[in-house]
Amino acid sequence: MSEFFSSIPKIKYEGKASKNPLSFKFYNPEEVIAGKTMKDQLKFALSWWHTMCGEGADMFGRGTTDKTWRASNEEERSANKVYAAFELMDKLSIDYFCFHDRDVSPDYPTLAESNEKLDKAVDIIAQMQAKTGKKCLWGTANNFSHPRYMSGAGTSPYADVFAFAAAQIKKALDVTVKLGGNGYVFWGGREGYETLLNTNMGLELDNLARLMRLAVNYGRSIGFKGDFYVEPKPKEPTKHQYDVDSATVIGFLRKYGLDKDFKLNIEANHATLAMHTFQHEIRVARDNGMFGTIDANQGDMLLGWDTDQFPTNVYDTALCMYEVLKAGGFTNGGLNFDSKTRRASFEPEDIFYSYIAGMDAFALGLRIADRIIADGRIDDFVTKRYSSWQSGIGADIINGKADLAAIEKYALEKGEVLGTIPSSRQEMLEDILNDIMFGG
Ligand code: XLS
Ligand code: NI
Ligand code: NI
Repeated sequence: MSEFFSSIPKIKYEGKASKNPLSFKFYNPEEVIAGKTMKDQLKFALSWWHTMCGEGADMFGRGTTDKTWRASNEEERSANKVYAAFELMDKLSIDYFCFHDRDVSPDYPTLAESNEKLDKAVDIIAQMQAKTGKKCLWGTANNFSHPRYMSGAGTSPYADVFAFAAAQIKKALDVTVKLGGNGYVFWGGREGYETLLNTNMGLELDNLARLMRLAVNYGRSIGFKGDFYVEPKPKEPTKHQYDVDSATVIGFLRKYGLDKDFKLNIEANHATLAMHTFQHEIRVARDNGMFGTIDANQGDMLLGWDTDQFPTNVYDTALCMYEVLKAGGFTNGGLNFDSKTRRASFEPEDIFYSYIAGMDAFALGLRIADRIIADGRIDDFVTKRYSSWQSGIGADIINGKADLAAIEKYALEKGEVLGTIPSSRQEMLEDILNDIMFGG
C-alpha cells in the first residue's frame, strides 16, 4: 500500500526553539515527567470517526475534504482507512486509537451483513496492530446515526430498537476484545428526550441501565477486563441528554449498581456545554473514584454547540493534567482526540498540524502540572485553607464526636467568627499559576 501522506515525514521532537510547524515543540515521547515517559503519561489516541471519516459537513454545507482514501467501494474504503490511520499514528507517534463500529465499517442493508463486513475490516486492523504494536484504547457502538435510533437506542420507546442497539453493542464488545481494547464507551448519543409529553422518563432510564448491565455481563463473560465508561454530555443531539454531567452520571451508575464496572470518560467540550469547567468534571470523577479516561478537545466559548476543536488552551490542559496526576495517572484510560479539524482546514496536512497542536498543548499541560505540584505553593495554600478541620471543633465534627448541641455550644461560646476568617486570595493564586507557567 503506497502512502497516503507521502509529502509528510515522521514528526519529530525538535524542542521549543524550533520553528518547523511539522515538529513537536513540547511533546518528547521518551522524556520522563512525573515518574513516567511522556507517552505513558499522556497515552494519546487517534479518533477513527473524526480523523478517518469526518469530511467537514455541517448543517449548512457538504463536506470540504475527501475521506474516501482512494477507494472505489465501501469495503475498499474501510480497508484503506486502516492503512491511512496506521500511517498517521506512525508519523505522529500516537500509540492508541478509538473507534465506533460504524467508523470502521459502515451500515449495510442487514445487521448480519454489517457484522460480516465489520469483521473483515477488524481483521485488517488486527494485522496492522501485530505489525506495529499500536493499541486500542477503547471501542464503542454507534447507536445514534442510523435513522432507527431517531428516538433513542437503549432509551427508545420501542423494544425492537433496543434489541438492535444491544446486538450492535454485543458485536462491538467482541471486536473491542479482539483488538485488545481496555475500555468500552457508552456515549448516550440520542439517549434523552425532546418533550415529556411523549416520554416515560423512568422506564427509559431503567432500560438504559438494563442495557449497560447486559453489556457488563456479556463483556465479562468473553474476558473483557477493562473499564466500561459513560461519557457525559448535557445536550446535542437531544435537547435533554440523560447523561448530563459527571455528577448526574455517577448518581445514575450508583442507583443501578453499575459503579463497580463503570468509570467516566470526560470530554472537555461536553464539560463546557454543561456549564462546568473541564477541570471541574474531572475533579468530580476523581473525588468519587470514577475517573477513567478523557476525550481531549475544546469548545468555542462564544458558540453553544459541540465544536470538538483540537485543544490548544494551555490553562485547560495544565489544570486537566494536574487532575490526572493527582488521580495517580491513567490506568486503562488515556487522551483520545475527539477533535476535528475546522471545516476550512481541509487539506491533508491540516490533520498533522491539528494533532501536533493538540499533542503539544497537552505536553505543555503535563509539564506545567508537574511544576505546579513540585512548586507546592498552590497545594500548600489549599491544605492551609482547610487546616481548621485537623484539630479542635473541625476534627470533632469529622470524627463524629460533636453532635449538633455540642456544636451550638461551641458557637455560642465563640460569640462571632468574622474577623478570624482569612482571605481566599484568588488573584494571588492566579498570579502564582502564571508565575509557574511563565516565570523563570
Ligand atoms: C459526541 C461524542 C462521541 C463519543 C463517542 O459528542 O463525544 O464522539 O466520544 O461516541
Ligand atoms: Ni467524545
Ligand atoms: Ni463532543
